[in-house]
Amino acid sequence: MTEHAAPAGRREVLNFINGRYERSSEGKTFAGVSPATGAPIAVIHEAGRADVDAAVQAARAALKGPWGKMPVAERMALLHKVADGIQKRFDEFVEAECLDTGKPRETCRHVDIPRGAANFRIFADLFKNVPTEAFVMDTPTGGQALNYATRSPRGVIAVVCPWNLPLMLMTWKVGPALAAGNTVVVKPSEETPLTASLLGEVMNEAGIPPGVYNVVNGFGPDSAGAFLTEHQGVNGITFTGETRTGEVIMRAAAKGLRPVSFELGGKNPALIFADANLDEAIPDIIRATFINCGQVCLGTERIYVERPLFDEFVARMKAATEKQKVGPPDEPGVTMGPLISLEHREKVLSYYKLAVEEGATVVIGGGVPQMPAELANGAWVEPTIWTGLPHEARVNREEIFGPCCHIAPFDTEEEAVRLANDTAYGLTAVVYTRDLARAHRVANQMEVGICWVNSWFLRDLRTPFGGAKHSGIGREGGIHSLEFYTELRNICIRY
Ligand code: NAD
Ligand code: 6OD
Repeated sequence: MTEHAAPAGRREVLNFINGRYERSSEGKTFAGVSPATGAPIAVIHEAGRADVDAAVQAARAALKGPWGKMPVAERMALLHKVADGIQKRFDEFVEAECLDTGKPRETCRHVDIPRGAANFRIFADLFKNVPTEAFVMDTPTGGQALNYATRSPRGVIAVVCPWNLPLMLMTWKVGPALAAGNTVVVKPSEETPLTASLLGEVMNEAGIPPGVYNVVNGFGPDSAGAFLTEHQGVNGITFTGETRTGEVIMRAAAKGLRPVSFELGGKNPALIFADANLDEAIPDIIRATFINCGQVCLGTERIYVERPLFDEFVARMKAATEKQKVGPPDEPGVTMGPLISLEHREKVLSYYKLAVEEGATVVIGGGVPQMPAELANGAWVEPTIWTGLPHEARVNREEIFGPCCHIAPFDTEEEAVRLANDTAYGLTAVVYTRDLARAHRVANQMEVGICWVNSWFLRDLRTPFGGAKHSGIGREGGIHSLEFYTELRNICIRY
């Protein structure tokens, strides 16, 4: 597409480089589309190699400039101002996120945007007070020496983001990166660039020096994503997205031996033991399956229920699913928005078809809901539950990333653990039981980065977060984020 100004009613989304909004230097733009209506909502400027290079150079210069020289307390105070700025412009962020993703306004108000602000505050506060390790050693020639470790920022960090929780997952990386003294070049998802762009204004208003926070828009291959991750001025790449994309980015990172931090896909299990409190478990599992239209990497697509409870559990899940209301962000009572795009809906619907071909019983859903004419071009899909599939079915093994789950019975604790772990992924697991010993025993055997017991998505941002197996590399969260965002140096001084 050639360059043009945004038609009336559509936003024009520019790249944000060195504290200024910049048009695509190649004059390339692409359309942003509402997932709820299919209507064009934005004209987005695609960053070419030269734009990405300008962003990386700006980030490098800022490292050496005021940001690199700034006292730590001042840097952390500025990050609090960024969080304040998000709070001050809360409604604008909500508006932008709803427009880009189509998700219910209440979800944006209670999850996405508050976490966007919290992601700056928590790391600004935590990193101010991190102790360092020190060892006194005997030297071979007599006498002693003191070892102590210091940390330096890693440098310019490329932050490559997905579309499901755009501001929240982007700031989850930008917050710790900046708190540790790095500078960043962000590549938001091509589907959801609005809040990353708006954050540029907040950065300027807060007084963050130019070049510290940069945003380049575009796609992955042969576009801004690839140009950024291949750029040798980038010192580390933090990526959230699909496992397959992670493999491609890891190949790019190999050139120049740049470290990566990856949060990838999942096929997360929930284990419901016969002693579970279903009044608590059902609402949690409904949320874990359907919130954000099932587009949450931590969500549950495989549910295993101890046989005596199986029929009741399925019946209660079905009844609770009947109460889900699918609709646009502002409609009262809506619990589920659309999928992110018609393309993603094709993928989800192909699994709905496959489930039937693989022999599933469709407990509820399985298709596309009837929507009013003005929403007919949106990416709507029904919340769906299946039973009766063999464990080996593709629907039980591949990440669908839609509002759906399969429920299967189990007979013993050993079987439950085996079924839960028999997957290539290892992001989260959920265990429901009132037996404390079993809770510890089972949780400790889960091959995952995060196991919730009698809860789901309870997040303390000080804790380690990430995935095992194909679900990620490394841990972020709390002081664990320092592992990736800083370089450790040991200093050894002979007395
Ligand atoms: P995606 O991998 O398609 O895209 C993510 C980002 O990578 C986008 O910005 C995209 O433009 C970019 N990209 C794509 N190809 C690239 C390339 N070759 N080089 C550089 N950049 C490239 O993922 P998505 O569809 O946006 O998000 C959904 C996926 O993300 C799901 O698999 C989900 O499980 C996963 N996810 C994981 C977590 C987690 O914390 N583990 C969180 C959210 C989403
Ligand atoms: O809560 C978080 O910090 C986090 N990274 C959540 C990821 C959700 C994935 O969709």
